[in-house]
Amino acid sequence: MSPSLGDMEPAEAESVYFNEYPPPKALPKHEALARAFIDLHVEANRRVVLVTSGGTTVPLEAQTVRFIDNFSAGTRGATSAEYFLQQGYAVIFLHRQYSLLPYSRHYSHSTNCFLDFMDEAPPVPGAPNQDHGSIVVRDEYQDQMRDVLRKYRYAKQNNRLLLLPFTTVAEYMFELRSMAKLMRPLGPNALFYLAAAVSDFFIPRSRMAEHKIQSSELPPEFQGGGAVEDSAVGGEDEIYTGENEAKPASQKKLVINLDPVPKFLHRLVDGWAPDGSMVVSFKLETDPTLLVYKARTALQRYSHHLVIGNLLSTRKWEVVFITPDPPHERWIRVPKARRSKSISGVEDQVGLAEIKKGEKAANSETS
Ligand code: PAZ
Repeated sequence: MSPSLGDMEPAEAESVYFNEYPPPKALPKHEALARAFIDLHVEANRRVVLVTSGGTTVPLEAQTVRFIDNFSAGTRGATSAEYFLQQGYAVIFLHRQYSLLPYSRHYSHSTNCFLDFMDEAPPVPGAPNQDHGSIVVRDEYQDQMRDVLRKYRYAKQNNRLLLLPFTTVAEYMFELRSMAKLMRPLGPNALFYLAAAVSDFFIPRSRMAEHKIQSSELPPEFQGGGAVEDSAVGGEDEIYTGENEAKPASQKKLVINLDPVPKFLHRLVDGWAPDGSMVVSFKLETDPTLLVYKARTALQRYSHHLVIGNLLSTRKWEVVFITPDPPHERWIRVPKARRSKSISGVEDQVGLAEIKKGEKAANSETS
């Protein structure tokens, strides 16, 4: 049995992991875009933040029909990116494809369909077409949409926002490594804000079935269609055996054997990222008794600058900052009155500005 990546030194795990996967097809294009973007902002002596956002997938098959996913919609990342832009940063937004994006998030995944924000105006008297009017934004959304539109336009026209999508955990790793290395000329003007929910377990390429995993036994001439010998899918109750075929449907099981995803935060901090840059990571837990412990352990293990801890159930209005320097642990809560709804009806999140605004009030409200 080959040694697990988790048992290797970080540099060795990096070389084994990145040799196992072909780089994502879009990587050369993303690198070219990022290089031009970074050059522009190095020239302007502007700070650049890499915001990672949304969840990574873990494919079960190389020709992927099924995959493991997680809950993250990208609210934290997209919201924080807006606040970074407001603070004058240029933002590389490395996000899960089709997750929330800065600015459009106010409308794209809302409980309203985007068409609900629109209306047809009456035809303009004297205009040639009297059978229809222009499509306009409904009166009640005008002010907020104008504000969002102006900020979006500003970011776009001034080249402040670069959107780069990923889907799988391997794509995420390749993109993160490349972006961090490309950001080296920024030195201390580089910030890493790692809010993506990155899968902790995956199926290594060497053990992944090539084709769609079958739920019923195939005749012998079709067997072995890309499923490798030391497969990640199988076990005593594996679905490929004739024995399984004979079982009632309720007992046919798919047993999946996942490996831990190597923790590359070490490599980011010690190798890929520019000297003097700042690295902020997030830690999500569901058990409140574990959160601070796990966040502290991450900070000690990777020796970066800040871990922001959050609980699944309260993440939209409460985070804890774990820092190497005193006070070491600081809770930031958006006071109840500020837990506003955005125009779309989607609740906003603790983002940079909210943190700033909420800090004063929250600290006086809480112990
Ligand atoms: O995408 P979202 O806003 O619903 O969730 C944000 C979050 C909880 C994924 C993020 O704040 C976070 O904690 N990211 C790191 C998750 C982890 O790997 O522990």
